[in-house]
Amino acid sequence: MKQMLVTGGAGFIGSNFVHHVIDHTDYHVTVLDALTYAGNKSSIESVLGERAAFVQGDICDAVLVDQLIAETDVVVHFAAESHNDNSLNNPRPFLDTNIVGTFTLIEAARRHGTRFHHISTDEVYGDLELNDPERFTESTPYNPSSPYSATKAGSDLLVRAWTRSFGLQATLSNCSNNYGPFQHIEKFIPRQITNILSGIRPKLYGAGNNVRDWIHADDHSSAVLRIVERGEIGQTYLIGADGEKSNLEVLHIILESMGEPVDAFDFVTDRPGHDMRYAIDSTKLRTALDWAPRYTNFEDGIGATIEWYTEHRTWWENDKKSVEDFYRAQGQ
Ligand code: NAD
Ligand code: TDX
Repeated sequence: MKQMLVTGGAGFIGSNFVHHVIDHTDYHVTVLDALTYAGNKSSIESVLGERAAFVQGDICDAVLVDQLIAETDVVVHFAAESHNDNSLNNPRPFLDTNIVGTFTLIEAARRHGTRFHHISTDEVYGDLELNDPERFTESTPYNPSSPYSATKAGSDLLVRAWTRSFGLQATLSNCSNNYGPFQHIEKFIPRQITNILSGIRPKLYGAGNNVRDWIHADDHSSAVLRIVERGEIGQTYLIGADGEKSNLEVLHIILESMGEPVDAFDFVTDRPGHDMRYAIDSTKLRTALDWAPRYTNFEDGIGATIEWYTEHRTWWENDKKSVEDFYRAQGQ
C-alpha cells in the first residue's frame, strides 16, 4: 500500500483532504499535525485505524520529520498558520511554521527523493481592483500584503528553489478561499453562521465590498489529488471554481438561508491592509489535468455548510467565546 504523509491534516482543508483520499484512493495516510488552536483531531477521528494514523508533532522538528518522510511515498503539505488577522497581531508563529517548517520538510524530502506537493494560496499574488478584467494566473508576479501571505509566498519560493537547485520532486498549487465543514470559526463564513446560531449579530469588515473567489474544500481536495497523481514536476497550478462574491453578498446569502433579515448585522472596523479582491483563472489545471469542480451552486454549498455547523455544535462551541473576545478587543 502506498504511503501518504499529510501535514496539517487535523486542520480545515487538511482534514477534508484526508477524508477525500480515504474515500477515493488506496493510500495509507499518516497525518502529522501539532494540534495548535486550529487543529482538531476529532475532524479525522472516524478514519483513524487501518487506513490512517495520527502523529502529533511539529513540522519544524527535523528528527521527527526525517523519520516520517523516510517511510513515505508522497508528502502533501497543508500545515500552516493560516489566519490573516492573527498574523497582523503576532507574526512570529507564521515565520516559524510557514517558512522554517516548510524548509524542514523539503530538506527531508530532497534527502529521501520523496514526491512533495506544496499547498499555497492565491493571496501570494496580492490583490486586484474590483473592476480589473484580469484574474490571477500562474505567471502573475508575487506581491503579498499581510505577514500571512508574505510567509506563504516565502514558502512557495523555497519549494521552487529546491526544485530547481536540488531536483526536489515537487509540485505547487495556489487556491482561492475555501468553505465547507471543519473550518475554524475564526474565519469569515463559519464565524457568521456560528454568530447567528449563538444569538450574536454577524460582523462585516469595512463596507463589505471586498471580493473573495469561493471554492468548496472538497473541490480543493479533488484538485490536489489530481495534481499529486498527474501533475508535472516543477509546475504550479492555480485552483479555483469561478466563485467570486463580495463579502456583503455572502453575508446576505447566509442571513437569508438562516431565516434572518438581510440587514441583521454590524459593520465593524476594517482589517489593516485589507486585500480588495482575489480572482483565479484555473484554465491550466482544467485543460492540462482535466479537472472540474463539483460544487457549482454556492447557495447549495452554503446551505450544506450551515447544516453542518448546526448539527456539530460540540465541534465549535468551546472556541466561540475566546474567538469573539479576540475580535471584540480590536473592534471587530
Ligand atoms: P487551518 O489553520 O485550519 O489548519 C492548519 C493546521 O496546521 C492545523 O491543524 C494546525 O494544528 C496545523 N499546524 C499549524 N502549525 C503547525 C506546525 N508547526 N506543525 C504541524 N502542524 C501545524 O488552515 P487551513 O485553512 O486548513 O489551511 C491549510 C493550508 O491551505 C494552508 O497552507 C493555507 O495556507 C492553505 N490555503 C488555505 C485556504 C483557505 O481558504 N483556508 C485557501 C488557500 C490555501
Ligand atoms: O468577521 C469577519 N468579517 C469579515 O468581513 C471576518 C473573519 C472576515 N471578514 C472578511 C475579510 C475577508 O475579506 O471576509 C473575507 C474573508 O476573510 P477570512 O475568512 O479571514 O479569509 P481571507 O483573509 O480571505 O483568507 C482566507 O483565504 C485565503 C484564508 O484564511 C487563508 O488561509 C487563505 O490563504
